[in-house]
Amino acid sequence: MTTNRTFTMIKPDAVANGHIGAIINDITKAGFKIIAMKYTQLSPEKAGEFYAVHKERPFYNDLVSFMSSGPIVAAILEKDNAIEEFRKLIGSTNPAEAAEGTIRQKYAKSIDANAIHGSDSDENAQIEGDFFFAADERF
Ligand code: DGI
Repeated sequence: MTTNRTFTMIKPDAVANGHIGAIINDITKAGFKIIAMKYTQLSPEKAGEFYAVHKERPFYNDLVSFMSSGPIVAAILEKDNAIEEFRKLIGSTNPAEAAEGTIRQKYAKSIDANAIHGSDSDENAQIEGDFFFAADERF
């Protein structure tokens, strides 16, 4: 089932570098509606749980410590074809390979501190949104 929703996090590097406002502006200008939004910080345990699918990857420990290193902005977004459209808006995982004008090209410095997360499937968008938001926090 396609839900037309995706889940995102503005990561600690982009928050620390003062890009929250610019990134939310890019997201809404691209036609995404904000369904839920939260400014919070992940504990190392929570970050480990969120990225459990990457447990066996060599960068897992670095990823978990980076994602728990400072506050993030988590959000559920809605648009037709949300998953694909949002991945297009944020660009490649490695900002050096991200297309001109994408969020990662503009605001990310490295593959590990790459400014923003976007779900890669409807199923993961559902799981990730549920990780952060209760039913009464969605509008
Ligand atoms: O869906 P993406 O965020 O674009 O990429 P992913 O699901 O393959 O990886 C999740 C995050 O893990 C990614 O945003 C940054 C980090 N990551 C991915 N590949 C590498 C990496 N971090 C390091 N240090 N090295 C990598 O090769």
